Amino acid sequence: AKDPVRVLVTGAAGQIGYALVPMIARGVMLGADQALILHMLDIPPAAEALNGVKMELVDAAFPLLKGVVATTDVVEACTGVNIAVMVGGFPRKEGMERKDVMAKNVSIYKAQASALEQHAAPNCKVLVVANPANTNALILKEFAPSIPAKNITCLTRLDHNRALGQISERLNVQVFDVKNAIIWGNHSSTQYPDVNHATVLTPAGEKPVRELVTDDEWLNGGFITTVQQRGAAIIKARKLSSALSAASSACDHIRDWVLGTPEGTWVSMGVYSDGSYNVPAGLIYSFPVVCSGGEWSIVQGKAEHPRTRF
Ligand code: NAX
Repeated sequence: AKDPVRVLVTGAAGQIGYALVPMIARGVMLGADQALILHMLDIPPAAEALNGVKMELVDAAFPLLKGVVATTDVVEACTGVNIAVMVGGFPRKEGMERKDVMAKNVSIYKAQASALEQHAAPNCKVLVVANPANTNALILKEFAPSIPAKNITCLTRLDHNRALGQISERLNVQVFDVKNAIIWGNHSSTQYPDVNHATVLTPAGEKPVRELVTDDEWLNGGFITTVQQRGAAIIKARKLSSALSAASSACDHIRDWVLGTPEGTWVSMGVYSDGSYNVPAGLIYSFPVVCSGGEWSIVQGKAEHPRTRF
């Protein structure tokens, strides 16, 4: 049997945390043969709720779950972790300026970056989910200079999956048969969801989405705004922001990063730019990536398409 992997979830008493920790404990993130120890961090006002989540994890008797650390101490939370999923953060409240939220998150991510740098396992992989995800990941990277930049990523897989979902609904095909969307940029409404190189597996083989969806107006317009504004649509419907889909996408992100992407398939990840596609080097930006041997690499040459506004 493999040694247990230590997985940290920050903000674990929150909505996404509540959806995410059982998925991880079931093996959705790291595979059905990977034992794990869950580390859960939250802040003191949420300590009691966090302990409730721990009680439920015990009650669920997950066979893969070898231990649970539930704490409000950032050092204890980060010690020895192999994977860190950063979901906790300060939400923007009514009347708050963007710069106020930013200042709060800088101090949170600074402290968590140092704790990870000093106490996490070597080669710890970090996924930032908390918004603004790209910026928080960049702050974490700046304040943890000894963690390799390639180990710090942010979540745009939810947007990627939303794009696949929209194509599957439109064409009435299984989402599993749709692949190779690209989310460019930030996890925010300025992102560019791109299906210009995406394909659908049909009985006649793999076909470009651009061939199957002939309505360019939708592909260049409605499709893009639907994906960009999906988060707001969920909030309107649920009176709460996306949680189960965010949790599921976070599992997809880590699983593909650790275990590899299937041959011929790429996914979207927010990663540090090496200058590819003329994105300034050092920014955390969402690109198409393939993963193998626990490392991602940016897929090149996917910007051009005759029927886009690129
Ligand atoms: P919740 O408010 O339900 O949960 C956040 C949790 O973080 C709370 O339990 C809170 O006590 C905790 N927390 C706050 N400060 C902390 C700190 N310094 N250390 C540890 N924990 C801390 O929010 P939830 O709906 O779970 O969303 C979490 C974050 O994900 C938000 O920032 C949200 O904007 C972001 N999202 C990102 C998405 C993405 O695709 N990148 C999509 C979903 C989601 O909107």
